[in-house]
Amino acid sequence: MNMNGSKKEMHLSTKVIHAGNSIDPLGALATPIYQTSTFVFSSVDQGASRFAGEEAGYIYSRLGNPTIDVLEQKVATLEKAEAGLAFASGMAAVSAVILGLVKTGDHILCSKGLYGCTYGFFNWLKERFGVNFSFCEMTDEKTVMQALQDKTKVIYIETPINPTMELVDLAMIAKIAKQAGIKTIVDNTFMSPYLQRPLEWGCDIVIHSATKYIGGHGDVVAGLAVGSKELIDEIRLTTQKDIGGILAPLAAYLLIRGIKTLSVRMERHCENAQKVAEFLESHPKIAAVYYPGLASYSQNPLAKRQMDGFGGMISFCLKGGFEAGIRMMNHVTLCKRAVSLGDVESLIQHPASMTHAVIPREKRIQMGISDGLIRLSVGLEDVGDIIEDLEHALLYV
Ligand code: 4LM
Repeated sequence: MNMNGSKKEMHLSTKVIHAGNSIDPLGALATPIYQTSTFVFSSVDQGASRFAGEEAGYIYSRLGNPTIDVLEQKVATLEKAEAGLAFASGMAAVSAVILGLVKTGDHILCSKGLYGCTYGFFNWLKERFGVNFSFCEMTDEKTVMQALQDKTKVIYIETPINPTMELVDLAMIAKIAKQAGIKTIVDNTFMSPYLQRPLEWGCDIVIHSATKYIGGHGDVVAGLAVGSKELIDEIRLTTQKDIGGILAPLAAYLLIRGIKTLSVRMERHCENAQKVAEFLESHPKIAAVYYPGLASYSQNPLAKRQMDGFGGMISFCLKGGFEAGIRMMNHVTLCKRAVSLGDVESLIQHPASMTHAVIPREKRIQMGISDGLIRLSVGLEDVGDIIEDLEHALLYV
């Protein structure tokens, strides 16, 4: 049965608005912010049975909160997952999920590239706790199978990979992981559930830096993880509860509000990014553009298969290399020089010295992050204005 009582599945643009919303006893349309750390028990017996898990109900906001419940349910529904879990940041989600699944001696097989701090976390895990990791260019089944080790516990991927925009075939990875009896974790930050739902392809856990498209307005830092109830409950009761990187109720409210416009925002991000990518590709001072929606993009067929749109992220290099790129970036005015992505404002940044600076240069180059690579998160401004800003900045190169 669906939200309106019919059996027909509702469209995602309806679900972003209605999914997970609970009926407020006082009739509030917007989700109330339960700004409370703790919840009062009617008796000692009630407190004891809640702690024992014999009675449903709230105890303490690190263990559950009604505003956060709405957010978790909403994102789980959008990703077609049984359960969701909200965290204080994307990195809190990444670390809690990984720490909940691996132990010393285990191995994590990663996509060819990863967000800088995810790399930093995996490196720290290796040095301090003996959890190994390696990278693999996941081009075909044979290459991935050969990269698996006896101790591989998890395949961890980004697709598109931040910031190179290379894609990984989700169905292929999920099939290999199932055969090997291991879990697939996908960081879906660049796509949002509106454009890509990895669980539909057989992956096990999806992670988001909700700071990005899910929030969409550059005013919240947050993370999310969704998956089967069994896996998510395990993380909820271990690494989330005991390490404690939970989300605040006010931040959950802002995300619920942001998600309500996810479908219209993502449509416009895709529309704008396609036009900006085509402009950049045709510009004489640009050497290469990486955007899955370009017909010239080598993985365009895979993008069409597993994504419902090509997203708002573009990477590119100038013919004049690093120096030219920096000059161009210093002359934009509408686009803001800032890390992060998925906001209404267009954001431009330099991965080698910013988001991926923590990765040693040699490794960064292997990942495809050259010194001259520039990343643009195309915002929701009028696309003509964005293109004019880029065109003007390119005059200085
Ligand atoms: C950035 N990214 O790229 P929190 N996963 C992916 C990400 O891009 C990020 C995180 C996780 C950027 C931040 C400065 C694919 C972050 C981590 O920042 O902890 O919410 O997410 O510009």
